[in-house]
Amino acid sequence: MLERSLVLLKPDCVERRLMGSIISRFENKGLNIVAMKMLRVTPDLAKQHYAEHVEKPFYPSLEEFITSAPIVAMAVEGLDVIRLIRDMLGATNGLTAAPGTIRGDYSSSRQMNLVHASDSPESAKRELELYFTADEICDHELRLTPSLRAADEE
Ligand code: 3AN
Repeated sequence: MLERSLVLLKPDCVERRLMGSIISRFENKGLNIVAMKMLRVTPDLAKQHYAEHVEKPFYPSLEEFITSAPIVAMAVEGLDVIRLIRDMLGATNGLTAAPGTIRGDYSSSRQMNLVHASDSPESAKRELELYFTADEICDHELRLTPSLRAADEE
């Protein structure tokens, strides 16, 4: 099914100048970036984004990290893209993420794991609305799409 996922290139990704390398992996896979912007996450936005973690002991450190430098937010579209991007990222902790995944290749940390991506259609909808207004999403179909998959693949 054609889906959209919220992807965040976190502060460590920006600091380490890995934005281009990570975006390339999504582009090389044939995914479609339909919105992208750089922003600074505020403590308020962090609490909304990580609502499920706000009460956990590690939350203060997580908020300090995610607000520490700019991030890049993207809406990424593709078939089964929510699962696909989570697979491309690998396990949360870079130390245990499989080689070949983004975190497995570039991170050795649980917190500084470079990229966030939505983990379900429900969280994708909620998170996309947190970071983008409807008119910031640029609907488009690339002319290359027929070269990437057959017309009857869904
Ligand atoms: P993912 O980024 O793979 O979706 P989540 O949503 O479970 O992982 O966690 C979001 C962030 O919260 C992680 N990137 C990590 O920084 C932090 N985190 C999650 N679980 C823990 C934990 N047990 N101890 C410390 N930090 C954690």
